[in-house]
Amino acid sequence: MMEMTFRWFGSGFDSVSLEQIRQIPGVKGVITTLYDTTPGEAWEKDKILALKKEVEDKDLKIAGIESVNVCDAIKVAAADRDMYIDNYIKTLTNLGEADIHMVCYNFMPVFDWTRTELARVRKDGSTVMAYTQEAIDRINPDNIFDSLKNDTNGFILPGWEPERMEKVKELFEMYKDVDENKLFDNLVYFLKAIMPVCDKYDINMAIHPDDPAWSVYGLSRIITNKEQLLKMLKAVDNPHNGITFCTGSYGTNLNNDLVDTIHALKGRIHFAHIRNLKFITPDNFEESAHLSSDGDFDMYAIMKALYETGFDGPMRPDHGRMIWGEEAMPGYGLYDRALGATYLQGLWEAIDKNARVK
Ligand code: DNO
Repeated sequence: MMEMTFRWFGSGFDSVSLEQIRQIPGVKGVITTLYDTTPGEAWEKDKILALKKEVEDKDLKIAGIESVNVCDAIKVAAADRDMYIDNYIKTLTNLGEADIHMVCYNFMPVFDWTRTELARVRKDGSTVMAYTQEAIDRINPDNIFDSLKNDTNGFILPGWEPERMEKVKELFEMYKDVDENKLFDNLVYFLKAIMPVCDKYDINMAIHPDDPAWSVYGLSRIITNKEQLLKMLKAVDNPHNGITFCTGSYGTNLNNDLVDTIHALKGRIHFAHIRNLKFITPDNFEESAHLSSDGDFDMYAIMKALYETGFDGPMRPDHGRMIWGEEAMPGYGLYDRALGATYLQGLWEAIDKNARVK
């Protein structure tokens, strides 16, 4: 049975509270993280246990971690990468001992997900995040953070921490010789090293796709489509090496057939991020409400494919619109994601009941 969850960044980092999440019908688990850790550091067991207690005291559970970020030294295979991999293993050990069994991460160079607008105003007055290739081509990568920072509503965006963005030039320098083959090899090296601890504690690793699913500013992108995913799953053929199926990321490339990709990944999808996109042109899109009718994806077909492939991991509504005057981290307000959570559960119930009748 799929488990509906909600992303929560932690007290002090999120405008949404656990009490509010608890009242969203059907949501029993949160996807959270230690937001104030730095990629590369080993997470302390006490901090993990304190987070777990805080969540459980509100009658929720931790359904998984998003993210334990992989530091640049591992991604570029720097001389000290083994030390950082040891730290990652330590973190996984501490998570496993705290009975946490799903970890989302990404292997994107320099930037995590990239949008060019955080608050595009739609006709109904809601605002959404948006991307246009034309804007990317116009903005100097050194300045992209500055171009967005006034629209964050005062929140730190995941993957766009100011201290990281301050050294964006250095980061580009680090990745300059890391082509796609090298990046892929570095991912495989990392995965092979962590599989034993994942086996020991039954931890499902769920790589998040590159968003958008193509190269931005010439940086290598390796988790972009079905072929790349199958290559990666085969390179480390262990069921704990799996995928975060993020419709809004794979879906940025209209050549990606989401339903077909879900079927091809059967059994290896450990986490699902479900949201919809509305395309103005193939390289100008905005994030829409979750409903099929508000965007370009067939959400029913996506949910059905997950159902038919036996998906039984955590799922979360992904980025929502900002509505009803809410002020929250772009994409991560309470209201539209709560609407998304109930809509997605409605689809699932209908698919499930229909499958049982026959
Ligand atoms: C954006 C998120 C990503 C995701 C990471 C996973 O809103 O989906 O930041 O959490 O890429 O490591």
